[in-house]
Amino acid sequence: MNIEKNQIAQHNDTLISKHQQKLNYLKSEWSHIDLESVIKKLVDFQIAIPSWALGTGGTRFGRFATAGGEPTNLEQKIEDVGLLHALNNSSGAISLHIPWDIPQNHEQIKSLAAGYGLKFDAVNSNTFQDQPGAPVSYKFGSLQHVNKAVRKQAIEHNIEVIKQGVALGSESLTVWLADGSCFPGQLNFRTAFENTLSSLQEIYSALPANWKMFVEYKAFEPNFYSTTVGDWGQSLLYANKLGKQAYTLVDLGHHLPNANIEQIVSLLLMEGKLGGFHFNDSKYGDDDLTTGSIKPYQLFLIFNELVEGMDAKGMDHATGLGWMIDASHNVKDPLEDLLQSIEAIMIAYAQALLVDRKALVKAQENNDVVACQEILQHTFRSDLRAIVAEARLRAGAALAPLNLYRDLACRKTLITQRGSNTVATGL
Ligand code: AOS
Ligand code: ZN
Ligand code: ZN
Ligand code: ZN
Repeated sequence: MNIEKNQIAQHNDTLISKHQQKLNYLKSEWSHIDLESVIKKLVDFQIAIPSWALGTGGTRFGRFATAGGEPTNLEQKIEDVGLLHALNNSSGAISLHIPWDIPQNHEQIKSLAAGYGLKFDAVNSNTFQDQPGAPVSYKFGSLQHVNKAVRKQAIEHNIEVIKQGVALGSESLTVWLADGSCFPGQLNFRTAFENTLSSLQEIYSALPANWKMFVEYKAFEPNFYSTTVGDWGQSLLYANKLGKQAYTLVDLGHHLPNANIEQIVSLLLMEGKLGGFHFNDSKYGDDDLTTGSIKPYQLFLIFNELVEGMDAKGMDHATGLGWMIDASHNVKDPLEDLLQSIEAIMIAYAQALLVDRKALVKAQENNDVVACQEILQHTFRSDLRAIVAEARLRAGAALAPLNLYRDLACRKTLITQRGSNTVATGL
């Protein structure tokens, strides 16, 4: 389903006067800030949508395909991301997962995506499931495996994923490994690390010169005793040993409870080793809930470090890091959920852009702890939604994307087009 320009224009017309009121208020409230440059940054900021988040997710207890009309092939996934991008102009990329997505005709897929203004972000490999007909099993790991034949199969798969990505114009590979162990004694940690490193080295040497490799870490699950890329320290070890093109990827849900993710982000960025994000939110572990639904203050604090650190290094916010969502759950229309996640990310980014950096530095130098907190919470507690909406308006997108999605009954149209009993591929 496509959204026409005039549908967006009509929708914006009904909301414009209220919007102008709110925006004017913000302009007077923040008159000491160059809001134009903030809006420009918001227009440029794009967040990649993972192909696996477009269908209703599941748990190991079952899957309720409540939404219907879910995409069943890559073309339809691209169409769905195109729909999101038309609504908010902030989701101009898709992140594929091989082999859940198998591009057949790359040129056709590329031009389909380009038609929606979409790029291909990081490609994701999968060595956490056995594929039908695979000669060897990943039951006891992939790149870490004690058996060389298993490592070889996993390496070759990753190289194949790079090739697929090259054909689509992707420029990064995300490697997330389920490798680890469930019981003490099951693994020799050092051997597992060394096997993983040498496997990653082989994959790394197949990277084109303009590519990045993202090494994603995760504290636990599916392995519950040890994970071979278990935290940012281990990921950073691999990334440093691999070389300039390797970076750490931070998935917000992959930490032990109460981890100070903003500090991790700040130091990785300082080291030039922060590659990008998988945004989501969680209460307990890798819940993969809607970004900003549980801990919006943490999300803001992360963006606060990002803006400060990227500016210190003179990095371009939009292109300096890989911005991706990684979400999967059971109870929402996945497209509505993604609109909510993107809105939360844009708000946190806007809040971080408005932090009074000079005043903060001064307060830090004076150890004025109260002022430090006031400065951060002043922007966090300000309602900046009209600034984010203004960025959308200027880019030809909708003032209120979720409302327009509902007003146009997009899900109903998708069900009419694709049927109600669709099951998207993926987790
Ligand atoms: C798994 O927990 C990770 O978050 C990965 O990013 C994974 O590849 C992704 O969820 C797709 O399965
Ligand atoms: Zn992830
Ligand atoms: Zn996650
Ligand atoms: Zn995860």
